[in-house]
Amino acid sequence: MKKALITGVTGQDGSYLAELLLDKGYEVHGIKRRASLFNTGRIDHIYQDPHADNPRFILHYGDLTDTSNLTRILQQVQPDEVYNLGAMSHVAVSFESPEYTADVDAIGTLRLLEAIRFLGLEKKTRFYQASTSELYGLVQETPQRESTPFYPRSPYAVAKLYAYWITVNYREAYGMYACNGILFNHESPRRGETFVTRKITRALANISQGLEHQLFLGNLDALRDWGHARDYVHMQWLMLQQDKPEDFVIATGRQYSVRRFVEIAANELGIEITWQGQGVDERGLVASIHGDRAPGVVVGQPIVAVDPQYFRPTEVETLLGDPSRARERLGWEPTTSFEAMVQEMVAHDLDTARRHKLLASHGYNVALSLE
Ligand code: NDP
Ligand code: GDR
Repeated sequence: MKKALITGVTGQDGSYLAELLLDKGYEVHGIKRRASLFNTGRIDHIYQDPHADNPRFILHYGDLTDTSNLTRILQQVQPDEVYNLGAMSHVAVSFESPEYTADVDAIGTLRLLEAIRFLGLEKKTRFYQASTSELYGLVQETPQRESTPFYPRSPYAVAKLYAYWITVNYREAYGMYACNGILFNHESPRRGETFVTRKITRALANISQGLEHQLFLGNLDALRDWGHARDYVHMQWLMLQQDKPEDFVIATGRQYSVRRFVEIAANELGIEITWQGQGVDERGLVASIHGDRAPGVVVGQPIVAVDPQYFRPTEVETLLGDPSRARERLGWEPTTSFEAMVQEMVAHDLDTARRHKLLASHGYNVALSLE
Protein backbone atom coordinates (compact mmCIF):
# COMPACT_ATOMS: atom_id res chain seq x y z
CA MET A 1 0.00 0.00 0.00
CA LYS A 2 1.40 3.38 -1.02
CA LYS A 3 1.67 6.09 1.62
CA ALA A 4 1.08 9.77 0.90
CA LEU A 5 1.60 12.81 3.11
CA ILE A 6 -0.46 15.93 2.33
CA THR A 7 0.33 19.34 3.82
CA GLY A 8 -2.73 21.61 3.67
CA VAL A 9 -5.07 18.61 3.93
CA THR A 10 -7.78 20.79 5.53
CA GLY A 11 -7.84 23.15 2.52
CA GLN A 12 -9.86 22.99 -0.69
CA ASP A 13 -7.34 20.95 -2.71
CA GLY A 14 -6.16 18.87 0.25
CA SER A 15 -9.68 17.59 0.85
CA TYR A 16 -10.26 16.56 -2.79
CA LEU A 17 -6.79 15.01 -3.03
CA ALA A 18 -7.27 13.00 0.18
CA GLU A 19 -10.55 11.62 -1.23
CA LEU A 20 -8.83 10.70 -4.50
CA LEU A 21 -5.88 8.94 -2.84
CA LEU A 22 -8.12 7.02 -0.42
CA ASP A 23 -10.16 5.85 -3.43
CA LYS A 24 -6.93 4.67 -5.04
CA GLY A 25 -6.10 2.58 -1.98
CA TYR A 26 -3.39 4.79 -0.45
CA GLU A 27 -2.72 5.22 3.24
CA VAL A 28 -3.15 8.99 3.52
CA HIS A 29 -1.47 11.13 6.17
CA GLY A 30 -2.38 14.79 6.50
CA ILE A 31 -0.94 17.70 8.45
CA LYS A 32 -3.47 19.92 10.19
CA ARG A 33 -2.85 23.01 12.27
CA ARG A 34 -3.97 23.45 15.81
CA ALA A 35 -6.79 26.02 15.91
CA SER A 36 -9.10 27.19 18.67
CA LEU A 37 -12.09 26.06 16.62
CA PHE A 38 -12.37 22.87 14.55
CA ASN A 39 -10.84 23.47 11.09
CA THR A 40 -11.55 20.06 9.57
CA GLY A 41 -14.96 20.82 8.00
CA ARG A 42 -13.75 19.88 4.51
CA ILE A 43 -12.45 16.46 5.56
CA ASP A 44 -14.88 15.43 8.31
CA HIS A 45 -16.77 13.21 5.84
CA ILE A 46 -13.66 11.04 5.32
CA TYR A 47 -12.52 11.00 8.97
CA GLN A 48 -11.60 7.55 10.25
CA ASP A 49 -11.57 6.44 13.86
CA PRO A 50 -7.88 6.37 14.90
CA HIS A 51 -8.75 3.57 17.36
CA ALA A 52 -10.06 1.31 14.60
CA ASP A 53 -7.88 -1.41 13.08
CA ASN A 54 -5.60 -0.04 10.36
CA PRO A 55 -7.12 3.37 9.66
CA ARG A 56 -6.06 4.64 6.22
CA PHE A 57 -6.62 8.34 6.90
CA ILE A 58 -4.38 9.68 9.65
CA LEU A 59 -4.02 13.30 10.79
CA HIS A 60 -0.94 14.82 12.45
CA TYR A 61 -0.68 18.20 14.11
CA GLY A 62 1.95 20.29 12.42
CA ASP A 63 2.98 23.52 10.78
CA LEU A 64 5.13 24.44 7.81
CA THR A 65 7.03 26.90 10.02
CA ASP A 66 8.22 24.10 12.34
CA THR A 67 11.25 22.17 11.04
CA SER A 68 11.49 19.58 13.80
CA ASN A 69 7.79 18.83 13.60
CA LEU A 70 7.95 18.28 9.81
CA THR A 71 11.07 16.13 10.12
CA ARG A 72 9.47 13.96 12.81
CA ILE A 73 6.28 13.44 10.80
CA LEU A 74 8.28 12.51 7.68
CA GLN A 75 10.44 10.13 9.69
CA GLN A 76 7.40 8.46 11.22
CA VAL A 77 5.35 8.20 7.99
CA GLN A 78 8.17 7.45 5.46
CA PRO A 79 5.84 8.50 2.64
CA ASP A 80 6.15 7.42 -0.99
CA GLU A 81 4.63 10.74 -2.06
CA VAL A 82 4.50 14.18 -0.46
CA TYR A 83 2.02 16.76 -1.73
CA ASN A 84 2.96 20.21 -0.46
CA LEU A 85 -0.38 22.02 -0.68
CA GLY A 86 -0.12 23.93 2.62
CA ALA A 87 0.28 27.68 2.19
CA MET A 88 -0.88 31.12 3.19
CA SER A 89 -2.74 31.11 -0.10
CA HIS A 90 -4.53 34.47 -0.20
CA VAL A 91 -2.82 36.96 -2.52
CA ALA A 92 -4.40 40.09 -0.98
CA VAL A 93 -3.61 38.94 2.58
CA SER A 94 0.03 38.36 1.60
CA PHE A 95 0.43 42.15 1.31
CA GLU A 96 -0.65 42.38 4.98
CA SER A 97 1.55 39.48 6.19
CA PRO A 98 4.48 39.29 3.77
CA GLU A 99 7.02 37.84 6.20
CA TYR A 100 4.73 35.09 7.46
CA THR A 101 3.79 34.29 3.86
CA ALA A 102 7.48 33.90 2.96
CA ASP A 103 8.09 31.73 6.01
CA VAL A 104 5.24 29.32 5.20
CA ASP A 105 5.16 29.35 1.40
CA ALA A 106 8.86 29.69 0.56
CA ILE A 107 10.88 28.41 3.54
CA GLY A 108 8.18 25.86 4.43
CA THR A 109 8.86 24.19 1.07
CA LEU A 110 12.60 24.20 1.74
CA ARG A 111 12.00 22.69 5.19
CA LEU A 112 10.14 19.75 3.67
CA LEU A 113 12.68 19.14 0.90
CA GLU A 114 15.57 19.38 3.31
CA ALA A 115 13.89 17.02 5.78
CA ILE A 116 13.42 14.46 2.99
CA ARG A 117 17.13 14.75 2.17
CA PHE A 118 18.23 14.73 5.82
CA LEU A 119 16.26 11.53 6.44
CA GLY A 120 17.80 9.85 3.38
CA LEU A 121 14.39 9.61 1.68
CA GLU A 122 15.41 11.43 -1.49
CA LYS A 123 15.33 8.28 -3.62
CA LYS A 124 12.10 6.98 -2.09
CA THR A 125 9.85 10.00 -1.63
CA ARG A 126 8.31 11.82 -4.60
CA PHE A 127 7.51 15.48 -4.03
CA TYR A 128 4.74 17.64 -5.52
CA GLN A 129 4.92 21.42 -5.13
CA ALA A 130 1.73 23.50 -5.45
CA SER A 131 3.05 26.17 -7.78
CA THR A 132 0.79 28.79 -9.26
CA SER A 133 -0.13 30.92 -12.25
CA GLU A 134 0.53 33.91 -9.96
CA LEU A 135 4.21 33.34 -10.87
CA TYR A 136 3.41 34.90 -14.27
CA GLY A 137 1.99 38.06 -12.60
CA LEU A 138 2.71 40.84 -15.04
CA VAL A 139 2.39 38.54 -18.01
CA GLN A 140 5.21 38.38 -20.54
CA GLU A 141 3.41 36.15 -23.05
CA THR A 142 -0.17 35.01 -23.72
CA PRO A 143 -1.20 32.28 -23.23
CA GLN A 144 1.19 31.32 -20.46
CA ARG A 145 3.05 28.02 -20.81
CA GLU A 146 5.91 26.25 -18.98
CA SER A 147 8.53 28.36 -20.80
CA THR A 148 6.89 31.76 -20.17
CA PRO A 149 9.11 34.00 -17.98
CA PHE A 150 7.87 34.70 -14.45
CA TYR A 151 7.13 38.20 -13.08
CA PRO A 152 5.53 37.81 -9.61
CA ARG A 153 3.37 40.70 -8.38
CA SER A 154 2.70 39.98 -4.69
CA PRO A 155 4.54 38.74 -1.61
CA TYR A 156 2.59 35.49 -2.11
CA ALA A 157 3.84 35.09 -5.68
CA VAL A 158 7.42 35.99 -4.74
CA ALA A 159 7.37 33.36 -1.96
CA LYS A 160 5.96 30.81 -4.42
CA LEU A 161 8.74 31.71 -6.86
CA TYR A 162 11.30 30.63 -4.28
CA ALA A 163 9.36 27.42 -3.69
CA TYR A 164 9.24 26.75 -7.43
CA TRP A 165 13.00 27.12 -7.89
CA ILE A 166 14.03 25.27 -4.72
CA THR A 167 11.94 22.34 -5.96
CA VAL A 168 13.72 22.44 -9.33
CA ASN A 169 17.06 22.77 -7.55
CA TYR A 170 16.53 19.72 -5.29
CA ARG A 171 15.53 17.72 -8.37
CA GLU A 172 18.70 18.72 -10.22
CA ALA A 173 21.11 18.70 -7.27
CA TYR A 174 20.04 15.50 -5.51
CA GLY A 175 18.19 13.57 -8.23
CA MET A 176 14.92 13.79 -6.30
CA TYR A 177 11.62 13.10 -8.01
CA ALA A 178 10.33 16.61 -7.33
CA CYS A 179 8.01 18.60 -9.58
CA ASN A 180 5.91 21.73 -9.84
CA GLY A 181 2.30 21.87 -10.94
CA ILE A 182 1.79 25.42 -12.21
CA LEU A 183 -1.91 25.46 -11.54
CA PHE A 184 -4.21 28.23 -12.69
CA ASN A 185 -7.17 29.23 -10.47
CA HIS A 186 -9.39 26.35 -9.52
CA GLU A 187 -12.60 26.56 -7.58
CA SER A 188 -15.38 24.46 -6.09
CA PRO A 189 -18.08 24.61 -3.42
CA ARG A 190 -15.18 24.01 -0.99
CA ARG A 191 -13.32 27.15 -2.10
CA GLY A 192 -12.42 29.50 0.78
CA GLU A 193 -15.14 32.12 1.25
CA THR A 194 -12.87 35.14 0.66
CA PHE A 195 -11.64 34.14 -2.81
CA VAL A 196 -13.60 36.02 -5.42
CA THR A 197 -15.63 33.17 -6.97
CA ARG A 198 -16.93 31.79 -3.71
CA LYS A 199 -17.44 35.28 -2.32
CA ILE A 200 -19.69 35.96 -5.32
CA THR A 201 -21.70 32.71 -5.28
CA ARG A 202 -22.18 32.85 -1.52
CA ALA A 203 -23.19 36.54 -1.40
CA LEU A 204 -25.53 36.33 -4.42
CA ALA A 205 -27.22 33.24 -2.97
CA ASN A 206 -27.72 35.10 0.32
CA ILE A 207 -28.98 38.19 -1.53
CA SER A 208 -31.42 36.05 -3.52
CA GLN A 209 -32.97 34.93 -0.24
CA GLY A 210 -33.02 38.41 1.31
CA LEU A 211 -30.32 37.49 3.86
CA GLU A 212 -27.85 40.13 2.55
CA HIS A 213 -28.36 43.18 0.37
CA GLN A 214 -25.11 44.04 -1.34
CA LEU A 215 -21.89 42.41 -2.50
CA PHE A 216 -18.74 44.57 -2.40
CA LEU A 217 -15.96 43.65 -4.83
CA GLY A 218 -12.64 45.09 -6.05
CA ASN A 219 -11.36 44.84 -9.63
CA LEU A 220 -14.27 43.63 -11.77
CA ASP A 221 -12.12 43.54 -14.91
CA ALA A 222 -9.52 41.03 -13.72
CA LEU A 223 -9.38 38.05 -16.09
CA ARG A 224 -8.80 34.51 -14.88
CA ASP A 225 -8.61 30.99 -16.27
CA TRP A 226 -10.87 29.13 -13.83
CA GLY A 227 -11.12 25.33 -13.59
CA HIS A 228 -12.60 22.85 -11.09
CA ALA A 229 -10.46 21.74 -8.13
CA ARG A 230 -11.56 18.09 -8.46
CA ASP A 231 -10.03 17.93 -11.96
CA TYR A 232 -6.86 19.68 -10.85
CA VAL A 233 -6.03 17.35 -7.92
CA HIS A 234 -6.25 14.40 -10.30
CA MET A 235 -3.50 16.14 -12.23
CA GLN A 236 -1.39 16.55 -9.09
CA TRP A 237 -1.48 12.79 -8.56
CA LEU A 238 -0.75 12.06 -12.23
CA MET A 239 2.36 14.26 -12.13
CA LEU A 240 3.88 11.98 -9.48
CA GLN A 241 3.18 8.79 -11.51
CA GLN A 242 5.46 9.54 -14.49
CA ASP A 243 8.82 7.98 -15.36
CA LYS A 244 10.63 11.25 -14.76
CA PRO A 245 9.70 14.41 -12.86
CA GLU A 246 8.60 17.40 -14.94
CA ASP A 247 6.79 20.69 -14.36
CA PHE A 248 3.39 21.25 -15.99
CA VAL A 249 0.94 24.09 -16.54
CA ILE A 250 -2.58 23.03 -15.63
CA ALA A 251 -5.32 25.30 -16.97
CA THR A 252 -8.46 25.21 -19.10
CA GLY A 253 -7.29 27.62 -21.85
CA ARG A 254 -10.46 29.74 -21.37
CA GLN A 255 -10.68 33.11 -19.68
CA TYR A 256 -13.48 35.12 -18.03
CA SER A 257 -13.63 38.42 -16.15
CA VAL A 258 -14.78 38.77 -12.55
CA ARG A 259 -17.68 40.84 -13.95
CA ARG A 260 -18.72 37.97 -16.23
CA PHE A 261 -18.51 35.55 -13.31
CA VAL A 262 -20.96 37.78 -11.41
CA GLU A 263 -23.36 37.84 -14.38
CA ILE A 264 -23.28 34.07 -14.90
CA ALA A 265 -23.71 33.30 -11.19
CA ALA A 266 -26.57 35.84 -10.93
CA ASN A 267 -28.23 34.37 -13.99
CA GLU A 268 -28.10 30.92 -12.34
CA LEU A 269 -30.18 32.45 -9.55
CA GLY A 270 -32.68 33.97 -11.98
CA ILE A 271 -31.24 37.48 -11.65
CA GLU A 272 -30.23 39.54 -14.65
CA ILE A 273 -28.06 42.54 -13.84
CA THR A 274 -27.07 45.64 -15.80
CA TRP A 275 -23.97 47.67 -14.95
CA GLN A 276 -24.03 51.38 -14.21
CA GLY A 277 -21.29 53.87 -13.40
CA GLN A 278 -17.55 53.44 -13.85
CA GLY A 279 -14.61 52.54 -11.62
CA VAL A 280 -15.36 52.98 -7.93
CA ASP A 281 -18.89 54.26 -8.74
CA GLU A 282 -19.70 51.01 -10.48
CA ARG A 283 -22.98 49.39 -9.48
CA GLY A 284 -24.63 46.22 -10.67
CA LEU A 285 -28.34 47.03 -10.87
CA VAL A 286 -30.95 44.29 -11.00
CA ALA A 287 -32.73 44.56 -14.32
CA SER A 288 -35.05 41.61 -14.00
CA ILE A 289 -35.77 38.49 -12.04
CA HIS A 290 -36.98 35.36 -13.74
CA GLY A 291 -38.19 32.22 -12.05
CA ASP A 292 -38.69 31.87 -8.30
CA ARG A 293 -35.12 31.45 -7.11
CA ALA A 294 -34.57 35.01 -5.90
CA PRO A 295 -37.57 35.87 -3.71
CA GLY A 296 -35.47 38.26 -1.59
CA VAL A 297 -34.46 40.58 -4.44
CA VAL A 298 -36.17 43.88 -5.26
CA VAL A 299 -36.12 44.79 -9.00
CA GLY A 300 -33.95 47.87 -9.65
CA GLN A 301 -31.99 47.38 -6.45
CA PRO A 302 -28.17 47.60 -6.84
CA ILE A 303 -26.74 44.33 -5.57
CA VAL A 304 -23.06 44.76 -6.50
CA ALA A 305 -20.80 47.70 -5.66
CA VAL A 306 -17.08 48.34 -6.04
CA ASP A 307 -15.15 48.92 -2.82
CA PRO A 308 -11.56 50.14 -3.35
CA GLN A 309 -10.44 48.33 -0.19
CA TYR A 310 -10.40 45.18 -2.34
CA PHE A 311 -7.99 46.66 -4.89
CA ARG A 312 -4.46 45.24 -4.58
CA PRO A 313 -1.28 47.36 -4.43
CA THR A 314 -0.08 45.50 -7.53
CA GLU A 315 -2.70 43.54 -9.45
CA VAL A 316 -2.50 40.56 -11.78
CA GLU A 317 -4.87 41.76 -14.49
CA THR A 318 -4.97 38.76 -16.79
CA LEU A 319 -4.09 35.06 -16.71
CA LEU A 320 -4.71 32.49 -19.43
CA GLY A 321 -2.96 29.12 -19.43
CA ASP A 322 -1.89 26.85 -22.25
CA PRO A 323 -2.23 23.26 -20.98
CA SER A 324 -1.03 21.62 -24.26
CA ARG A 325 1.98 19.97 -22.68
CA ALA A 326 -0.10 18.32 -19.94
CA ARG A 327 -2.63 17.25 -22.56
CA GLU A 328 0.01 15.68 -24.79
CA ARG A 329 2.21 14.04 -22.17
CA LEU A 330 -0.27 13.23 -19.44
CA GLY A 331 -3.44 12.85 -21.50
CA TRP A 332 -5.24 15.28 -19.26
CA GLU A 333 -8.49 17.06 -20.07
CA PRO A 334 -10.62 19.00 -17.60
CA THR A 335 -13.97 17.22 -17.18
CA THR A 336 -15.99 20.07 -15.64
CA SER A 337 -16.86 23.08 -17.79
CA PHE A 338 -16.74 26.62 -16.42
CA GLU A 339 -20.54 26.85 -16.61
CA ALA A 340 -21.03 23.53 -14.77
CA MET A 341 -18.60 24.65 -12.08
CA VAL A 342 -20.46 27.92 -11.49
CA GLN A 343 -23.75 25.98 -11.42
CA GLU A 344 -22.39 23.58 -8.79
CA MET A 345 -21.09 26.42 -6.61
CA VAL A 346 -24.32 28.41 -6.86
CA ALA A 347 -26.48 25.36 -6.15
CA HIS A 348 -24.42 24.59 -3.06
CA ASP A 349 -24.56 28.14 -1.72
CA LEU A 350 -28.26 28.52 -2.55
CA ASP A 351 -29.01 25.37 -0.58
CA THR A 352 -27.12 26.80 2.42
CA ALA A 353 -28.84 30.19 2.08
CA ARG A 354 -32.27 28.54 2.02
CA ARG A 355 -31.47 26.61 5.17
CA HIS A 356 -30.28 29.81 6.86
CA LYS A 357 -33.46 31.56 5.81
CA LEU A 358 -35.56 28.76 7.24
CA LEU A 359 -33.63 28.90 10.51
CA ALA A 360 -33.91 32.70 10.65
CA SER A 361 -37.66 32.52 10.06
CA HIS A 362 -37.90 30.21 13.09
CA GLY A 363 -35.97 32.60 15.31
CA TYR A 364 -32.48 31.08 15.13
CA ASN A 365 -29.53 33.45 14.91
CA VAL A 366 -27.71 32.75 11.64
CA ALA A 367 -25.47 35.83 11.84
CA LEU A 368 -22.43 33.83 12.89
CA SER A 369 -22.56 31.46 9.93
CA LEU A 370 -23.04 34.39 7.52
CA GLU A 371 -19.92 36.26 8.61
P1 NDP B 1 -6.48 26.72 0.86
O1 NDP B 1 -6.23 28.10 1.35
O2 NDP B 1 -7.90 26.23 0.73
O3 NDP B 1 -5.72 25.69 1.82
C1 NDP B 1 -4.45 25.97 2.33
C2 NDP B 1 -4.07 24.89 3.32
O4 NDP B 1 -2.80 25.22 3.88
C3 NDP B 1 -5.04 24.77 4.51
O5 NDP B 1 -5.14 23.41 4.87
C4 NDP B 1 -4.31 25.54 5.59
O6 NDP B 1 -4.67 25.15 6.91
C5 NDP B 1 -2.88 25.14 5.30
N1 NDP B 1 -1.90 26.03 5.91
C6 NDP B 1 -1.87 27.38 5.94
N2 NDP B 1 -0.82 27.83 6.65
C7 NDP B 1 -0.16 26.73 7.08
C8 NDP B 1 0.97 26.53 7.88
N3 NDP B 1 1.66 27.56 8.40
N4 NDP B 1 1.38 25.27 8.14
C9 NDP B 1 0.69 24.21 7.64
N5 NDP B 1 -0.42 24.34 6.89
C10 NDP B 1 -0.84 25.58 6.61
O7 NDP B 1 -5.72 26.57 -0.54
P2 NDP B 1 -6.09 25.65 -1.81
O8 NDP B 1 -6.50 24.32 -1.35
O9 NDP B 1 -6.96 26.44 -2.72
O10 NDP B 1 -4.66 25.58 -2.53
C11 NDP B 1 -3.74 24.55 -2.23
C12 NDP B 1 -2.34 24.97 -2.63
O11 NDP B 1 -2.30 25.26 -4.02
C13 NDP B 1 -1.82 26.24 -1.93
O12 NDP B 1 -0.45 26.08 -1.75
C14 NDP B 1 -2.09 27.34 -2.95
O13 NDP B 1 -1.19 28.40 -2.75
C15 NDP B 1 -1.85 26.60 -4.24
N6 NDP B 1 -2.58 27.04 -5.40
C16 NDP B 1 -3.94 27.17 -5.37
C17 NDP B 1 -4.65 27.50 -6.50
C18 NDP B 1 -6.14 27.65 -6.47
O14 NDP B 1 -6.67 28.26 -7.41
N7 NDP B 1 -6.85 27.09 -5.50
C19 NDP B 1 -3.95 27.73 -7.78
C20 NDP B 1 -2.53 27.54 -7.71
C21 NDP B 1 -1.88 27.20 -6.57
P3 NDP B 1 -5.99 25.77 7.65
O15 NDP B 1 -7.16 25.00 7.09
O16 NDP B 1 -5.71 25.49 9.08
O17 NDP B 1 -6.04 27.22 7.29
P1 GDR C 1 -6.21 35.01 -6.96
O1 GDR C 1 -7.70 34.69 -6.52
O2 GDR C 1 -5.69 36.27 -6.41
O3 GDR C 1 -6.18 34.85 -8.47
O4 GDR C 1 -5.40 33.82 -6.26
P2 GDR C 1 -8.85 35.63 -5.95
O5 GDR C 1 -10.10 34.86 -6.12
O6 GDR C 1 -8.54 36.14 -4.58
O7 GDR C 1 -8.82 36.90 -6.94
C1 GDR C 1 -9.05 36.75 -8.34
C2 GDR C 1 -9.21 38.14 -8.95
O8 GDR C 1 -10.43 38.73 -8.50
C3 GDR C 1 -10.17 40.08 -8.14
N1 GDR C 1 -11.18 40.53 -7.17
C4 GDR C 1 -11.31 40.07 -5.91
N2 GDR C 1 -10.64 39.11 -5.23
C5 GDR C 1 -11.05 38.85 -3.96
N3 GDR C 1 -10.44 37.87 -3.27
N4 GDR C 1 -12.05 39.56 -3.35
C6 GDR C 1 -12.73 40.55 -4.00
O9 GDR C 1 -13.63 41.16 -3.44
C7 GDR C 1 -12.36 40.81 -5.35
N5 GDR C 1 -12.82 41.68 -6.28
C8 GDR C 1 -12.09 41.50 -7.38
C9 GDR C 1 -8.75 40.04 -7.59
O10 GDR C 1 -8.22 41.37 -7.55
C10 GDR C 1 -8.08 39.11 -8.58
O11 GDR C 1 -7.67 39.81 -9.71
C11 GDR C 1 -5.91 32.49 -6.24
C12 GDR C 1 -5.39 31.81 -4.97
O12 GDR C 1 -6.01 30.55 -4.86
C13 GDR C 1 -3.90 31.62 -5.03
O13 GDR C 1 -3.47 30.83 -3.91
C14 GDR C 1 -3.54 30.90 -6.33
O14 GDR C 1 -2.14 30.75 -6.42
C15 GDR C 1 -4.08 31.66 -7.52
O15 GDR C 1 -5.49 31.78 -7.38
C16 GDR C 1 -3.80 30.95 -8.83
